[in-house]
Amino acid sequence: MKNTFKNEFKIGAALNTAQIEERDSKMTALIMQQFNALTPENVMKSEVIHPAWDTYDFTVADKLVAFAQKNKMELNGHTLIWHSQLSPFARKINSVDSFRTFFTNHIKTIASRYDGKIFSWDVVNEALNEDGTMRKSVFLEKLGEDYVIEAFRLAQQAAPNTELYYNDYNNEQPAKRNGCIQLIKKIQAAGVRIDGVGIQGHWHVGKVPLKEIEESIEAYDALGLKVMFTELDIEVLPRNFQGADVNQRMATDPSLNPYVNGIPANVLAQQAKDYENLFRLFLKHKDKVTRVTLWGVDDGQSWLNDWPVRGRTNYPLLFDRTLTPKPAFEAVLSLKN
Ligand code: 9MR
Repeated sequence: MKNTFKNEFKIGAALNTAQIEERDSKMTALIMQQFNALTPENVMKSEVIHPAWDTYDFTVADKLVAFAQKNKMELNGHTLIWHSQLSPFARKINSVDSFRTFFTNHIKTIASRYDGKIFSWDVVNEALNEDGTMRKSVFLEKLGEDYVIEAFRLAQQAAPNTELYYNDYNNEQPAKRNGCIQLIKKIQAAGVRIDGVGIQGHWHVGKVPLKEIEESIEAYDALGLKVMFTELDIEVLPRNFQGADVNQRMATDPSLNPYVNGIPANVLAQQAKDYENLFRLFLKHKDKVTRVTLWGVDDGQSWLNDWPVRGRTNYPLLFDRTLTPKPAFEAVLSLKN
């Protein structure tokens, strides 16, 4: 993948702790062969990296930074400010002043540690509702709407040599996209640097919104920003809503888990078509799209095996559970052959 698209955009994967620690040599070899960009799936999130007021745990994050540097891969830090997977202590801070101190220290400490060592940060993740208004997160409640501008301002000071991005899901959908555009314009109007916008790209087989995605690439580019697809996967199992709000869940039911013993060829073929159409669009806009990151390496690793229903067998990525390339992988590569 990385060689095939080397003149167009970086190809990334999200890595979990086992992958960062190189516990499986076959997995490590596949990561090195296919990808030139990495994102930590969890280890730079607040609850892991900042477990208590003055305690930081950089153990696994530092290993990832070293792994990326050694292999000359572009590392995207994920993520400085997100309402989910926030350290429990931070939720319990009552006073606005103390919360602001937490917010400032968190960004300064982490962003400055990795300045110049990582390529980019998802400075703020998922600050918007589906209708484009601001999500009522603890950050909004305590700090008011300008917390997003403040987060970028602090990141800019602490990490002058790192690109700064806003990241969200469904921000290709018109209402949320408009909210995203307004948010970006506010950051720019405040004279604060923002370099790019991440469209996560958690989509469903047969329903990839190509038209909205293309309109969004063009709209974000018109603001002078780089566009990246940051958490791409195309799931195949039934569910009754769109997006990736981790608070939304569905009850367990065998009818919702139809492919435990294998997935029909026609579903894999549809998924291959979807990935192919998406990458064709990315290639058309290669002057605007700088990175495409898959949210994991193989189907066995995917968060979609446990969300929105626990314990399912999902097939959203380009490699299967034995690390064998799927039809979708071949379809994507065939675009350049
Ligand atoms: O893949 C991540 C999974 O391991 C975690 O349990 C989950 C918890 O919130 O977060 C997943 O990653 C999310 C990402 O950080 C932000 N966008 C949505 C992703 C899928 O939930």
